[in-house]
Amino acid sequence: MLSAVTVPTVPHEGQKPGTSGLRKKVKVFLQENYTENFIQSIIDALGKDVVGSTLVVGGDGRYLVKEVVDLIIKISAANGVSRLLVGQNGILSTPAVSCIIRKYKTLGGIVLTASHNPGGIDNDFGIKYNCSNGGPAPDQTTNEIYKLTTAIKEYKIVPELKCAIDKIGVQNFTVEGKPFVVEVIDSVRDYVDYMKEIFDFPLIKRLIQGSEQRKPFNVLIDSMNGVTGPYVQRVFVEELGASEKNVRRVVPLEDFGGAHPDPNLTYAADLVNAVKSGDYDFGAAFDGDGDRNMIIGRGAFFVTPSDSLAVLANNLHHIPYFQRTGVRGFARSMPTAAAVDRVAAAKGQEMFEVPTGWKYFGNLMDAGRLSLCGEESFGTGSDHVREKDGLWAALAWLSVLAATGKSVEDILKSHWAEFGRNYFTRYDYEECASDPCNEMMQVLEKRITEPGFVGSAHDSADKTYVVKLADNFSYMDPIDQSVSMKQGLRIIFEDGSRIVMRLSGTGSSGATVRLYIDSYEAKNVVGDAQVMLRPLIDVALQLSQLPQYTGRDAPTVIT
Ligand code: VG1
Ligand code: CO
Repeated sequence: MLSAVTVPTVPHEGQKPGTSGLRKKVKVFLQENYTENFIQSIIDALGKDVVGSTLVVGGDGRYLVKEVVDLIIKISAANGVSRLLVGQNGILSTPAVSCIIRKYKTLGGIVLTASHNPGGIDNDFGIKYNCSNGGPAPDQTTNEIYKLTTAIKEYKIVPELKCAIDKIGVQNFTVEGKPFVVEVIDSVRDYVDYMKEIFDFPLIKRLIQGSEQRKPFNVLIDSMNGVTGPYVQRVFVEELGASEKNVRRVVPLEDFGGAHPDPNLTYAADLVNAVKSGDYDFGAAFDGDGDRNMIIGRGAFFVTPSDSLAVLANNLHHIPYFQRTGVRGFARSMPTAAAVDRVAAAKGQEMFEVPTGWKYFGNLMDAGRLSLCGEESFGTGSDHVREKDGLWAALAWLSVLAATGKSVEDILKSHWAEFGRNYFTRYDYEECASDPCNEMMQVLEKRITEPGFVGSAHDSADKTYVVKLADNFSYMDPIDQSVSMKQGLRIIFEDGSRIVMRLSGTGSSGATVRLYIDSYEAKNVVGDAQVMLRPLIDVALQLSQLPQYTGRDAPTVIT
């Protein structure tokens, strides 16, 4: 029989979860009792439900995942959890955790990831709690976890418990006279089974392999050495008949091979170049934990995430899952361009605008009012799970391509011809000094909320923009009426163009400023976004004085 011990501890500062969990440098997590404190606080926040419960545990394969899985096993055992479902070797993508929580109706799950942030001893780690609906814990829960971290005095652990997580199977223990079970599960099986229910795999297989009517549709799928590697291998190579040449970087690495596992034009430039110079019809990349996606077409034709959402919204009827469930509402995060709003209006669907972060979609989905949603940050997903889902998005696109027989570029061009186009760009200024950025945001907020700002005119190039509305976005959840304040500064102009600015809540050090610009054109739809939006970018830089505050004359990443 194993026994639990109680270890005295003292609080660590700064354990406040951000947009999606607690994310810090690995070395911060390695401080004495830092990780133990946070895990104990998650468990304490669950209250008495924890006794006898089942939790799912897994992560994106980055440095420290295995060690922290081991800690979670030992601390859960000591706190009365009955059973853990652990991905083999600690590997579970973020959407797979969501799928498994829902399928096995567990109390929740713990996801070990810093998503798109680099991994390795000198880089980032993260811990996130997901609730019984499979979604990231809402603000209320994360605030409670944070409060507990500030007052923690002890944690409970079973130090002698030895559990191998490299072999699939059930391991039984007796802890303090009670049974405790760890079930090491296949990392991909449940998720892949689910994808086969959602999509028409034979249809996508015919697309990829070609048929008498059509030559093979050549795809290039890039896992960026993140967690999606084994999922991509199983789905694309084993199920859909793609060859090894159609997939790349499918082995999860603790440091992602030194790369930044963020699927955008900057960090996935490799994929973009390969698709541009090769004979490919379609390219997709996913982030470290598998919830983000980037979609490109032949010649590396780039689909902005805001457009991707709108195109999928307009084409859901090609996907078996939606043929069965019907479509009930769309949503996007506030900074996401409003292309999907036009589809919602055309289809008579309810449309919601929520703050940044997937946790804000969960209630609407649970209430049956939301089928498809997305964020401009390369997040797309549906109510099949409660996380955004990179692989799902790629399969959704392939379903639409197979059903319509069009190219990615043709789909976009006909979409714009029908609905007009929301030009969109995001500028990221990563790892700036925090204090000046905070000051910049305060000064800008004051300026845009002063009397007289609404109605003021701003000139740039040959354009004049007149302010229609300016605020710090706040949101009331229509289901539980909870209010989230200060979710980003937005300036909306008379012609519908927008400037949005916020500080990132996922960085592990310093401040990352995000500047989002969008503008709608009904007719002029095939221009270059950077050229079209330049005048508005200049207005934003001038109003915010961003170059002066950050000392940067160019962003780190342009999307
Ligand atoms: C970023 C994105 C946000 C996304 C979040 C988590 O947050 O902007 O849209 O939901 O990352 O994505 P922030 O606060 O840094 O802007 V992931 O792939 O880290 O789970
Ligand atoms: Co992610």
